[in-house]
Amino acid sequence: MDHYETSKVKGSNEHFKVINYRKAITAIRALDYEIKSEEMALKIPRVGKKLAQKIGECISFGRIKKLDHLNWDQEKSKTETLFRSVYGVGSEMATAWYKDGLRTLDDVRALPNLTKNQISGLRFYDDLLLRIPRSEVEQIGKVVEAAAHKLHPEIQSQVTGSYRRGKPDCGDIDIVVARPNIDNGDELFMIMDHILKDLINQGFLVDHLSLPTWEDSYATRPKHFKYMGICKLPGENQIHRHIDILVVPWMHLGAVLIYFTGNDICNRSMRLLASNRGMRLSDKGLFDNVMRGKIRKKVNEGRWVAGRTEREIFDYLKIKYLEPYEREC
Ligand code: DCP
Ligand code: CA
Repeated sequence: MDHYETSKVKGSNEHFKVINYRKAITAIRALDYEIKSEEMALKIPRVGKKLAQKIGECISFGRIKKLDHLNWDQEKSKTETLFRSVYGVGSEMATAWYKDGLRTLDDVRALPNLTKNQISGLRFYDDLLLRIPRSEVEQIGKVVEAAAHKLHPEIQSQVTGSYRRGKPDCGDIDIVVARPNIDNGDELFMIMDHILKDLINQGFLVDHLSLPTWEDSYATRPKHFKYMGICKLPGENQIHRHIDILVVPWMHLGAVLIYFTGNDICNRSMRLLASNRGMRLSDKGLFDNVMRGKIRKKVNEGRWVAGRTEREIFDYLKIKYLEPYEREC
């Protein structure tokens, strides 16, 4: 997957291979037994014939011959994977740094033109690599919920992402906040602003990767606000964690929950399904009567038909409701 990741171009064969490898890796991670043969590998969902052969090869010879023929540069691939593991660093940047002769994170740290996010990513690098146990995600969720309730008891705050899908540990914390019947940007921005100020005062939010800023146009329209930052629970020996907080319009809450609960592959499938039915699914809702031209490019936005609740969207798409823990595609 790393090989295809470094050589992919959006929409290319390699791009889809990365997606297929990811699906297979997720399926393999979920196993509670060791794969001992190609035949066993083939029985795993998402593992096709070719991949099963490669797994078989790994089991028998400890390596994959195809990588030798591809002139796979292991050092390049490993180094770029290391660079991509820094928050704020994408494939292109990683490749460019490797080309420039950078090999270690200290080489990267010495660069004069790092972005603010890359600096934060490097500062908290060791902490951010660590998975977050469910129990800690829960505690962090409660801190945010308490700040929301302090502002108004009616405000809802939910932890989504892999936590909501029931995973035993998570890469980061994704929190969605909404207030019943409130859709306009003005009020939502105020909610975000109050919650953030409270959490900063508490010393819970320690660094910001992305802060929403005020614009006049918020008054009249539903608007989504996203905060990204670094948080830490109070007390000794706590680890810095990456947290995303979203404040969203009540009318879009279902669509937002679907999107941020994921997983990403499940989102892709639902969007494709909507598109096959002449609809469009986004984090704002489900839209009907969407006209599409060549290569599925949409001609109009369509008419918003559902989005308040997740069930409403599943119903409108005429698919069986999937519980969050079933959305592991
Ligand atoms: N998402 C998506 N496509 C992306 C990124 C994210 O559809 N390219 C959606 C689905 C994810 C959700 O947003 O489940 C949250 O994104 P995360 O990257 O936080 O993923 P998870 O919470 O699923 O996993 P992790 O435990 O690694 O945080
Ligand atoms: Ca997450």
